[in-house]
Amino acid sequence: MSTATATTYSPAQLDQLAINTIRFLSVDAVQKANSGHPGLPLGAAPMAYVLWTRFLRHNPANPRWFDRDRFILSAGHGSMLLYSLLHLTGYDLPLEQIKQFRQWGSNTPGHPERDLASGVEITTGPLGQGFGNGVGMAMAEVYLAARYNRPGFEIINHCTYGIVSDGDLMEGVAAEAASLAGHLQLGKLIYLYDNNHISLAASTQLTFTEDCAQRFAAYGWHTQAIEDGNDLDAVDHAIHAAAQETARPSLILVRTHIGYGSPHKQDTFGAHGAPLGEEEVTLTKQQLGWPVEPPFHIPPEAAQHFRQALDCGRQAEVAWNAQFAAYEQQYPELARELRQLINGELPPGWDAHIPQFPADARGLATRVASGNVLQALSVQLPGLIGGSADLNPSTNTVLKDAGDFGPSTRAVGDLQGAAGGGWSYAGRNLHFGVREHAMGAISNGLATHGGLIPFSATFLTFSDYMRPAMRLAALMGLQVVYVFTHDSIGLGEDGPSHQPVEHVASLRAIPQLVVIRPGDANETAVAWQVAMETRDRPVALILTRQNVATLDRTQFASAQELRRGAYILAEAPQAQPQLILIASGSEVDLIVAARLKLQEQKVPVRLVSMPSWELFEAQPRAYRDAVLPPSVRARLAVEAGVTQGWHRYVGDRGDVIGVDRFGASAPGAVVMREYGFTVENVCQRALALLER
Ligand SMILES: Cc1ncc(C[n+]2csc(CCOP(=O)(O)OP(=O)(O)O)c2C)c(N)n1
Repeated sequence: MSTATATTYSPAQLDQLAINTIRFLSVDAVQKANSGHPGLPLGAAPMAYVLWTRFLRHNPANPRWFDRDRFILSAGHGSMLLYSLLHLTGYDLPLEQIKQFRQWGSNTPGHPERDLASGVEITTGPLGQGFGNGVGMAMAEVYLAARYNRPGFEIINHCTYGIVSDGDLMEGVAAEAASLAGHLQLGKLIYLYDNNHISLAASTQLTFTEDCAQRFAAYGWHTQAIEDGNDLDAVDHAIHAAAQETARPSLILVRTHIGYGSPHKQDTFGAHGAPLGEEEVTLTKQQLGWPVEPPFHIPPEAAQHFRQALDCGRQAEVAWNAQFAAYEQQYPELARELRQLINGELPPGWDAHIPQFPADARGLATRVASGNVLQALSVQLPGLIGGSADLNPSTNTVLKDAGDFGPSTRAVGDLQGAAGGGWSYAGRNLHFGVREHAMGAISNGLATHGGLIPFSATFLTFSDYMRPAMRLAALMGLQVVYVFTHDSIGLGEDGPSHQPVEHVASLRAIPQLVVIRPGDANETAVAWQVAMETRDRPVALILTRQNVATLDRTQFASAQELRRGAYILAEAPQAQPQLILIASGSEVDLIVAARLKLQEQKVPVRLVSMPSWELFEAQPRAYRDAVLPPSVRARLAVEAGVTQGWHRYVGDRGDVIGVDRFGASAPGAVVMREYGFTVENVCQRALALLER
């Protein structure tokens, strides 16, 4: 921090000083990194300043304080704006880190990456995601408030703010999320739109000319437009008005100028994604009356002004703690439950009612088993909340009688499809509508908010529509559960557009995502247990539409072995296998049947159920070698999806029965047969391996 002598400033001058501090801290960091986006911080600094110093309720000394307002910089490319705000208001993000912007090992990566220690709520960068995440955060807030607040005790009471950009509003995910947010009447969601008419490569005149105010009004949002983004009073009034509006989310369209103050780059896309250049930095500083030297200059008056956030924040949290203590006195049970959610703990006995499924040759679809398990879990876990993208009857993801999430004003007219249990914000059935991408982004918002375990469901083939959000969930290490049903060509008549082929492989390609394709009902139950216990990664459950046999676990290994990713389901005589058959999901049935045939021919076969590569890879090598001994090279994997990747497990002497082409429309059993998923084919391919 600079040690310049203190000057007396009028409040208006102090505002300008503080805003320029944000601007030039950002510009200098970008310049030093020789990489980054100076344009957004220059233009958006005033509105960010007003929001952060006059409205945002937060405690920089404890970024995890649960009832803080949430702030999202959806336009993550403007990350230096956020880092400047965090540093200046007293978060644990020292100036050294600002100087290390975009460098190896710093806490100031190119785009914000969720790091609650330093105050970054959520990872943003892929445009539109942050917009969707905020909707999820606002839903989390209103759910927890509805469930836990009591008269006189507004224990959960915070807003979700965001800064969104042209790019955010152009992305489809924002449209989906905005539509749902308007429908849900999320009044505590307030976005400031950095309406600067410039995107990365062009003026928005080339690409984006719709009337956003009208568009958002049509979604059911409250909208306001500000002509001059440097008009602090206007911004102040607009945020006030947005906060007063409790039944509609708010979009404040703020006309700003990208690269504000830069004589040659303002209002050009040249200010968007490259440093201004030394010379232009100097000119910009001169233009805005800022000392050219030293870089990273923070006037003490500005620093002091920003740091008031520490006092305010501490007081706010102390007051909240006192209120929570009184609440705890009056509502000990609720307080205990809420504390558990806040701490991310599973209550004792959470898994006590998970069903065990009796052996049954006719079996049931794993999606049906999943529905039963989910129902049992939901009774014990008030933080478990979610739904499907208009596929509840197919994905079996209704939480019966757990209530439908939404404003009670929506509980009128035709309510077909309601889960029952009342229509309110305390409902745990989220109706996402046909909005998979927003469902993914919203789930990330629900998870990052804290207190909740979100799940979201659709057909596996539509995971493609959610993938960008799933990737970010994995990157952030969020606990989100994906329920993907109709998991292969075995779904049948809907045909190749609906039959996933490459999807499981493509999900396995996402680092940190746990993919589990359980082989029967009991494996499905354990898969859900794993999903609940896995606090730091998303889990995708891959489930069948069609029935699969429920294995007799007195004859086969325990389904609990699923936890290890792959396990010996049935051993060869004397534990001396010559052949290993490996399968996941519905194909486990097939290898079980093939083994019986092969045994008739005296072939010693080991069966391996392999529901999850990721869980298996986490096992020690000794275990992995015990399941798939290197000495047994005749290995056949069977999975109704692309064969890509399976050679890792079958080796160069092994074989894979998979689906390396698109599916076909016919009854599921017929498609499976035509594609070679028959006992005969499995036996034939297996025997061929032995003959090699
Ligand atoms: C999904 C996605 N596509 C593309 C990009 C690359 N990109 C970064 S910023 C940007 C556009 C920026 O325009 P705008 O949102 O108006 O921000 P501004 O230039 O005003 O800062 C693009 C295309 C991205 N970050 N995310």
